[in-house]
Amino acid sequence: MEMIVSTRPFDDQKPGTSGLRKRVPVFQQPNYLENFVQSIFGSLSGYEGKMLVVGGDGRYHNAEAIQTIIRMAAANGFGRILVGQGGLLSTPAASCVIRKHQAYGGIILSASHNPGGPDGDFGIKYNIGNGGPAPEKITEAIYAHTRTIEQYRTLDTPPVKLDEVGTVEVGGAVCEIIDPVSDYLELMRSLFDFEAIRAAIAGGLRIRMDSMHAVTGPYAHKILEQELGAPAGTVMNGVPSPDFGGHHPDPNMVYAADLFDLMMGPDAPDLGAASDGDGDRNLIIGRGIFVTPSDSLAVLAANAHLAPAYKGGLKGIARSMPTSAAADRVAERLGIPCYETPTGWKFFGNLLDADLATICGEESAGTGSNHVREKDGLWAILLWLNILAVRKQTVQEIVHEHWRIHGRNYYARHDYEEVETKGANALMDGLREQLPRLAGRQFGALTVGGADDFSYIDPVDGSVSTRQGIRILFENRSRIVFRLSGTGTAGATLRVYLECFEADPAGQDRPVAEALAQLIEIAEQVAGIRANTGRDKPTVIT
Ligand code: G16
Repeated sequence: MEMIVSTRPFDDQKPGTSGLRKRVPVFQQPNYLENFVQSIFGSLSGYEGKMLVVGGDGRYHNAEAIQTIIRMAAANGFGRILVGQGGLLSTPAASCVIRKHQAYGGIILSASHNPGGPDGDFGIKYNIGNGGPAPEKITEAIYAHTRTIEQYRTLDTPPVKLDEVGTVEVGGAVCEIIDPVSDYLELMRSLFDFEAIRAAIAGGLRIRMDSMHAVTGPYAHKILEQELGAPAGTVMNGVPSPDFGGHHPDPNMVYAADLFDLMMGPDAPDLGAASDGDGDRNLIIGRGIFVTPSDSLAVLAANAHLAPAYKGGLKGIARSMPTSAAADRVAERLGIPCYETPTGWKFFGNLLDADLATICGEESAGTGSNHVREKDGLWAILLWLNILAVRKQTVQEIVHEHWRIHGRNYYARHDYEEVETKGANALMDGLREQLPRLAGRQFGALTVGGADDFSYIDPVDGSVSTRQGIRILFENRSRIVFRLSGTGTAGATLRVYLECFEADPAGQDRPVAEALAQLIEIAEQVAGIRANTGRDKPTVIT
């Protein structure tokens, strides 16, 4: 039976960099999720009778939330609801399913790399019909709706059993439970040379994939072990769990430390890889070498033509502003444009739809292409495997050669997590206030060439996004960027991105911290990080 339930607005439902992310108990408040879901539907039109895709990364509260969304989607008039079996769909697989089945849109439940469990994080975001995250125009409309909502529509029906593939009726809608892996696997087969990868693995190429107890477990088992013939045990932590085994499913050197140690040790396989909670991020480590996400983007772009899907070349590359300029060097050499967008995968959607860019990437461990409209962890790992299979060199050889040709962008990101919002805002305000005086200022041997608060005009629809991060650009191509994260759920997280460029191969083998030492000092000097955050060192360096 259909029900209209009265409700009152919550004042904290503004979507961040990627949807609404909060602690689980916040989402467990009566009507909290319902308000947001109704606000999504309320800011859309013309979906009656159409298809909605729903899935999540399996984290705590996923199962309950999916039932709520199925009932509300049916009550609001969707005709068909596609749900991943067990409520699971990795974020890139959800994007793939939306596109393949020409759905009206989709709802993805994930807080990405944030920890899960009863006191962990939960999240929800809406993706549009191109399979990508809703652009700001829609997220702003959703937020406006949450401020005035008075009622939502739902059904009084029992939960749908999600553990078996099949079809059930829910109110006037059909709910179809689909295998979460098969559409995605088919897409991957069409992009990469699976035969070449299979042959390389049979010939001794060794991989280790850490799924971090998160959603890519079933995908990685199926693709790497069953399809490509990697031995059982290749995928570690491959069973998704609601609290990610008590770990932080963030694929970086800190949280994937076991993998990192293995890759630096005597028995390292050829490629070490990891992905995050919802499978859109990736970590790439070669034997004895960590590949920064910015370098990985550049190497993938430079070698993409070795995979069947990209053999005709790339139309363009896009990177988020804080991502290093390594990809720019590749674009320059290939004679194609490189777009610089604000942080947030949603900004790549228009460039991909308009065929201006083919490959996109971010310093936050995201890489992807025009095959879907989300970043895609396993895609990046498969492209690396395809390249290794064709080039028959080690990761280290490939990266070092890349630096020799393009120069090396030394890069690090310093995160100050969960600092007080007041101090973080004061730091950013202080920087903004200094902006007009920074150009021309001298710091030791370094001269500031320019400084700004990054803003972006979308080349496709002309929409403008302002206040996207403070950039201090030095004349020698060094750069410091300051921004506040838009994905945290407690306090504020300050991110300081540091980068310098080394063209001379003789100078490309220094420890990163040493190469960036002067910039780290300048960052402190300009921003007063210690005074504003009360911290004398970052929480995480990636
Ligand atoms: C999301 C966005 C990414 C962004 C990242 C970090 O990724 O989709 O575009 O780079 O957050 O954002 P912030 O620096 O604001 O925390 P994910 O993997 O968390 O969905």
